[in-house]
Formats: sequence, C-alpha cells, structure tokens
Amino acid sequence: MTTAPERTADLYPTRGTEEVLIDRKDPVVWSAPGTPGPFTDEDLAAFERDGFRAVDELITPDEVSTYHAELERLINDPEMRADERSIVEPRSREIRSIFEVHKISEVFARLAADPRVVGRARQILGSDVYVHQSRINVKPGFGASGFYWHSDFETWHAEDGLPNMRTVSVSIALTRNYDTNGGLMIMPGSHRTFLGCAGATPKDNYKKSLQMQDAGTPSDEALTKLASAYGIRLFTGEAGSATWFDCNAMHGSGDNITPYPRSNVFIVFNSVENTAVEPFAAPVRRPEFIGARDFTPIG
Ligand code: 6CS
Ligand code: FE
Repeated sequence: MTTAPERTADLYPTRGTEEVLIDRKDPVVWSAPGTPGPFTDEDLAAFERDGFRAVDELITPDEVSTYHAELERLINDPEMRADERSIVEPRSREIRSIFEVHKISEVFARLAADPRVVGRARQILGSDVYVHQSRINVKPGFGASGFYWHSDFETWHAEDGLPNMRTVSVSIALTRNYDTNGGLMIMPGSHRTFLGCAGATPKDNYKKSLQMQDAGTPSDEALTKLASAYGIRLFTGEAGSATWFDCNAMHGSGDNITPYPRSNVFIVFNSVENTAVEPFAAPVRRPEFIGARDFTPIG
C-alpha cells in the first residue's frame, strides 16, 4: 500500500477567503550568540529586534564597478532581453529585473558565495544555505514602477512551498540609493506578525506578479494597522551598501521618477533545513528560476 507523502503542516495559512494576522512561530536569528562570522552579536540582536540590518560598505567601490558593469552587460544583451528570466517594466518596456543571475553570471555567482555575503546568511539562518532566488532590479529613472507593500515569505510560502520563516534577503546597492529614487522601505518589527492575505492565487500568477503584485497584497486596513504599530523606515546608502532583511518583513518601494537609477542585486538565502515542498496556496509551482529546486548548499 503506497502512503501519500506526509503533508508538511501549514503554519502560515494565507490566500483564503479572509485576511488574518497571526504571530510568527519561528525564531528570527537561528544561530546561538557567539556564532563566528561577519555579523557581531550586536548586529544579530538588532536583526532579531527590527527584522533588518544595514551594512554601510558590504562591497568596495571597485567591486561595485565590477558588479554594476556586469548588470549593464546583462541588461544590454539582446539574448537576455528575450530570455523568460527577464521581466520588463509595464510602461517603458525597459528591463525591470533579471532573475537567477547567480546562475547566469559567474560574476554574480562569486558575489553570492563571497564569505562577507554567505557568511552573514549562515549566521542568521544557523545552517548551511542555498540560493532560493536571485535577481537584479534595474529600477531605471524617469518612471520605473516600484514594488507595492508585501511580505516575501507570504509569496514564498504560498507559491514556492517554503515551510518556515528561515530565509533571508540581502539587497546590495549598485547605484546610490537616494531618499528620492525609490528606495527600499521596511516596517521595523513587522517580521514578527504574519499577514495571511485574502484571495486565491491565480494560475501563472508570476507572469503578472513580478511586474505588479496582486495576490498576496495586504489590505489598506492591515497596512494602516502595521504602519501605525511599527512605523516605516526608508533605506538610503551609497553604492556598495546593503540591507539584510527577514523574509517576513513588510516592505515595498516607490516609483522612481528621478533621473537616477536605483539598481541593486538581490539574493535570497534559504536554510537547507527549510527546503521547498509543494506550494501551500497555489495551484502549481513557480518556475525554478524564481523558486529554486536545487538545494545544493552554497559557499
Ligand atoms: O515574488 C517574488 O518572489 C518576488 N517579488 C517581490 C516583490 N519581492 C520578492 C521576490 O523577489
Ligand atoms: Fe520583496
């Protein structure tokens, strides 16, 4: 008699009929104090409290030039433009994001495996890690559209099947992030509340959601409640600076109508103890270039 694969418990129900707020059930920092790595205990305590930690100079100005040149090479490569991993801006049709850059580009593969990067991810996740997703966000000037408020984990749980909140993102600025060109905004502390969204996931949702997210979008009431409870922090910084943020931090970014692109490289590390199962709230899996199914530890 064949037994059905046991269904991983769904700790974070979402995309049902009602919106629901529930307390986080998972730790934020999974390693014990004193775990060796680039983050100090003070950094990790701040990450635990706020759900994010800014690093002023994660990579040097020379390295920024290398990575920015690689971003420019990729977005100007006609083959990349035709590739399904490239997402274009809805209005200008300029390239908005390119996914899976850690596989497409040797240069970005090295960045993901850099001890200053993967070392911090291991400290937060308390285990070996693999890349669940990577992308470059170009966010060109003169009207690039932003990313509405959302929790990444809500999507990665619902559509990619990540069971627990044991995933961390790093956004590394490759151009200067001014307070005017569509920088990342996070609600400090919001990572401790899971917002289960109302509304089922349409089939092939990613074809739309990566341009403009719909399913998994919080209501105005919920956002008002979270913003009044936690506040909103805008991240600015020089090229080379980085923001590490928890998978469940409520975040978003505005449009960029200035002449100054806000380009970053964005790498999502998941613990090898939290590998993707079947989507918890979607009819089918998303393509592997968005939600990896190769769980080989990195670095
Ligand atoms: O759906 C996703 O996986 C992507 N969407 C957003 C807006 N942030 C996280 C991630 O890159
Ligand atoms: Fe996001």
